[in-house]
Amino acid sequence: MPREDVMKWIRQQFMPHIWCPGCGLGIAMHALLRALTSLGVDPDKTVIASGIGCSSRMPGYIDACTLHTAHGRSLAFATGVKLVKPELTVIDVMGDGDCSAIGGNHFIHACRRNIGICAIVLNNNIYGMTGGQASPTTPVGAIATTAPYGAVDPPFDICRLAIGAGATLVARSTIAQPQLCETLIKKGIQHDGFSVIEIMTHCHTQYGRKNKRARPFDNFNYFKEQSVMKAKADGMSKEELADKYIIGELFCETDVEEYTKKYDRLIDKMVRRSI
Ligand SMILES: Cc1ncc(C[n+]2csc(CCOP(=O)(O)OP(=O)(O)O)c2C)c(N)n1
Ligand code: SF4
Repeated sequence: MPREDVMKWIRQQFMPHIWCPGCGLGIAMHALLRALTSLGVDPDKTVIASGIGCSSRMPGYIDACTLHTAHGRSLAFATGVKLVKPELTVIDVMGDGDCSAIGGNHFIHACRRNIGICAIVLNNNIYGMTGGQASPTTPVGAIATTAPYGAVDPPFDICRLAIGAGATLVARSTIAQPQLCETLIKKGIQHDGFSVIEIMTHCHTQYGRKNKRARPFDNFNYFKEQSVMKAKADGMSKEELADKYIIGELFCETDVEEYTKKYDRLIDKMVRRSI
């Protein structure tokens, strides 16, 4: 893919970005830009919403129709946009805190509605932007500023949460598999329903340095070693899969009607009834 085609999506006027050197968010953003480029979507018909956080700065750097909303509320904005203009491509970028803590309720309800939005969850296991507080995905025993002796609460598995709540395409990758990130984001954008693409990334600044992964590369190697493709994982025991990230497409259902289509049918019916 020609570099210039990908670069066209970047708002150069907002460079340099705010991310720490080596942050995994750059790899995730590049995968998103390659996905948009290869799908050939029109930037004027592509809406990318986000909440607040390091990960949520991403849409601001992308030259599409972007919405930087309130912490945890981006899915509410994205839902409004999709309902009013179902023909638009709507993507929502969230951090793990954004998605599963303050925005947890929006997330489960967007899943159950099966609205045509591609939710990209950038999971770095921590609140990066605000100084490394524990999030609902911080692993048990990991050190955070609000868990100096190690986190106690069992973490959410974002993908299992999404499947349980009704999302119809759920997939995971890590920043150590950038090509897979791109493939899954493309699938998510093309899916006619609510898709959740979780990308495991790192915050070496706030999480890594307290948890023996201080250098960006330590995190890249960690994700590479800990990732197992779904097909291989299916033949492994629970013990073998402990602490592993199952990656690839985890769940897909295509026979559930997308939310705005259901709404359109209802509107047609009510209009016919009133004539
Ligand atoms: C209503 C509200 N509560 C709290 C905050 C402070 N805040 C900003 S970003 C953030 C956490 C971000 O963590 P996450 O969503 O995981 O994204 P990351 O920075 O790790 O990418 C918090 C608590 C806020 N901006 N608004
Ligand atoms: S604080 Fe963490 S998540 Fe935020 S830019 Fe730095 S490394 Fe990335």
